[in-house]
Amino acid sequence: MTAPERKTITEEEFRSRSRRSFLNGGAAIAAGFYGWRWILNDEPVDRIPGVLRSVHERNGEIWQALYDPDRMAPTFEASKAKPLRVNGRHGVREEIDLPSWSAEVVGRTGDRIGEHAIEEFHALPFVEMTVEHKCVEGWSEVVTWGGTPFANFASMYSDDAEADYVGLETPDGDYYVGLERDAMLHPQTLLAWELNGEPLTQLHGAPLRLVTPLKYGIKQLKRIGRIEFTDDRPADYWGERGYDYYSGL
Ligand SMILES: Nc1nc2c(c(=O)[nH]1)N[C@H]1C(S)=C(S)[C@@H](COP(=O)(O)O)O[C@H]1N2
Ligand SMILES: [Mo]
Repeated sequence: MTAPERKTITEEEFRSRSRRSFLNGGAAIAAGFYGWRWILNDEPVDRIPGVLRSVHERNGEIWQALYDPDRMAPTFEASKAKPLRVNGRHGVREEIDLPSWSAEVVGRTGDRIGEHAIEEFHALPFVEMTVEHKCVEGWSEVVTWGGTPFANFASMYSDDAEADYVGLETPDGDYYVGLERDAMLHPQTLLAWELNGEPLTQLHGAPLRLVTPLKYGIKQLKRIGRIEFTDDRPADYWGERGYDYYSGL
């Protein structure tokens, strides 16, 4: 139980704060995140049981209809974190020169609207969360991720960030995912650069990867090279190969 001074914040107050936090910017999001951590420790949020992997897109529509923007993935004590295996090497097989890496940002019009070195991400508010990483292959592991909520980054692009989707790609374009705006702006959706307190290794997605514990691992793209705000549903590597596009938990 950390931050006992937050005990005065009711869940309802936090929720309205959470909805506003995107507009209010990074500090509010970080505060909201820790508020949630406290709430979760106090009263665990149920996981929907019996989630089965499915190759049917229809399943994704059902999950999307059930989506509650206030729902949080369960969090764990940091001491519960375990090493994570490397799984999925599309777009990360070859080592890259980390110091020369940058992420390109593409806006709603399809134009390049920004480019950011890793230091710019590191300058955003840092949070850690210990959550269960779940792979559609049927395994999971509790791990601690460190990084910044994507919403903090998106607040630099407030007009474009209203787009319906965000598409992410590796620098070589070999792996790509698309996520709905609500999922991207969820407080547990991080641009992460640490795993279990250490800088990410290249095979885990250095220098920057996506983490979003209310979706399966297939959506959690390692080694981000391009971030696109778009109203057209982005291409999705495993979506094109028969997996549920939404891939929610
Ligand atoms: N670039 C890239 N990101 C990826 C994948 C991949 O093949 N390439 N696989 C995904 C899958 S299926 C999982 S389970 C997680 C695994 O992350 P890890 O290797 O850090 O355990 O990465 C996801 N992100
Ligand atoms: Mo996976």
